[in-house]
Amino acid sequence: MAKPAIYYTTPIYYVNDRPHIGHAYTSLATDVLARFKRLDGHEVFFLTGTDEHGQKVEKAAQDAGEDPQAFTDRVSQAFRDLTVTMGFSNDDFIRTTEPRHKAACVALWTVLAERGEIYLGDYEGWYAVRDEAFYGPDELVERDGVKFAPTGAPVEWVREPSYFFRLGKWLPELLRRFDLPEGDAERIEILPESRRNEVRAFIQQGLKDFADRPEKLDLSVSRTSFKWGVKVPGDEAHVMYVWVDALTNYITAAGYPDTNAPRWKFWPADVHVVGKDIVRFHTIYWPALLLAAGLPAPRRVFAHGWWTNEGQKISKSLGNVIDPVALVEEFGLDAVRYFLLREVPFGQDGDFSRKALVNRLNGELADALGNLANRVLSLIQRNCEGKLPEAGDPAVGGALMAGIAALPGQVRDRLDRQEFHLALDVVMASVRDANAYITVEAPWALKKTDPVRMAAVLRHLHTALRCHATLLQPFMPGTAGAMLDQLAVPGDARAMADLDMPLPGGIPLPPPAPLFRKIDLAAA
Ligand code: ME8
Repeated sequence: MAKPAIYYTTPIYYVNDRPHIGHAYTSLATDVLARFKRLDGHEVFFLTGTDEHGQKVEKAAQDAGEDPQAFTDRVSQAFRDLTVTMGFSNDDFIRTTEPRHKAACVALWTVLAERGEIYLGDYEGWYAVRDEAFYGPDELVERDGVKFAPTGAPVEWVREPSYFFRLGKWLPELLRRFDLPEGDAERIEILPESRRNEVRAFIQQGLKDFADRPEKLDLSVSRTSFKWGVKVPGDEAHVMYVWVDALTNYITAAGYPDTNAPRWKFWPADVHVVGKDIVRFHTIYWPALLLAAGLPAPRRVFAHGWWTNEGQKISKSLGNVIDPVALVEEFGLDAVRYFLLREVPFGQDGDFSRKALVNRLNGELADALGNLANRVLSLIQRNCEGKLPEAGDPAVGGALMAGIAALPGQVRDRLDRQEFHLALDVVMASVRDANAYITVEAPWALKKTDPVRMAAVLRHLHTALRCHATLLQPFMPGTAGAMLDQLAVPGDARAMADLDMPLPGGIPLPPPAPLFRKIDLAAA
């Protein structure tokens, strides 16, 4: 039976800034999920792209002295280039300025209007241009008589005609869906659990505060104060609120409004991977808009944590923005990919430090995995005429091979929960087991005393390494691929299912070469 089709997304990034490590991180995590599911036999659609409308972008273009379209073309390209530099396997790259996207926004709006989910009213309130968000009076911070948003952004009092979406009416339904049990098709899952609790509490508070004025919970979804956006159908003085425009990208790419499009089978998204800053947009506005339009809501939103740089908040003004391209040039792509997902539990905040990076790479990749591979492959070269030994006595493999048999399932379970660090943890624990095994068995000493056992030990270690390399492919496609080359695993035998099919004994192995270089911390 065919495995279910899977849809993963990253946020679409604003083009008012150059890509940095935070953007690379979200997309990297999503890339690993996509690559893993493809290896596991699923058809996957992996989407990323850029968010190009709104007042912030209009202003950034103005500041750069450029026409907004020329400006967005240029900055969007930097994000597209990043997908290549980072080795992302995205199946599409969406830009919100594309005609297909504008058509999807107009179609969604039209459905919502027809269903009576959108109405015209007046909006007034404290608005922060920088955040593209309104804030309640009790959220503001006052300094020297000037009001600021909790994010530190300046706010101004704005009153304008606006269309509203009947968000309030959908909130109880969202709560119901958050609480459905695992496996229920209507469930909307928010991970990690702490974020789910936060979102629930936020909705509950809103429902309580506005129990007698539920319209206060409705969402202003159009603006007349700027032009750079998708025009509201039938009332062109308004452009759509940038978040309605932005969120719609996820269905645009799946073919909306053509629900007969080949890609529509991927909807609803299996996981929207986002940073914790935008969790409310994805868990409240977005599912409510979809339900109101009669469309299925996403199955899961995972909100990861925030990177700091050597203990400091990453910001342009501090001048400590980490450029992923420079990092890749210095340490190599796979090293950076490994470190980012290994170092910090996905969902928690993390600190980027060069020392931590070098320690991880040296300790786990160069010393543990690299040395193991090199020792095993060199011994096979020297002691087995460079040919893969026949499968030997299973008893000789013992606990190591029992662990290897369980490993793919353990990695799958962890990745199904977006626990990247734990997935790598189990692989590395198995690498350590293999290192302990080779020390105990000392196959170099068996050559004279028990060559049959030596061959069996090396064959078991080869099988273990094949499993490790196969499972590491999503994280380190280049290096894991090179390792599989050295193990003589054919290109068409590198999927999860292939792990059940042993390679024939006697095939020649190419001469081994080092897979990882050790980095000198002082020089780094
Ligand atoms: O919010 N650590 O775009 P954006 C970790 N266009 N992740 C970080 C990070 C950091 N220090 N900084 C940024 C937008 N990110 C909207 C999204 S989606 C329909 C519209 C990542 O360019 C993280 O994923 O501000 C965060 O959610 C995203 O970049 C914000 O990107």
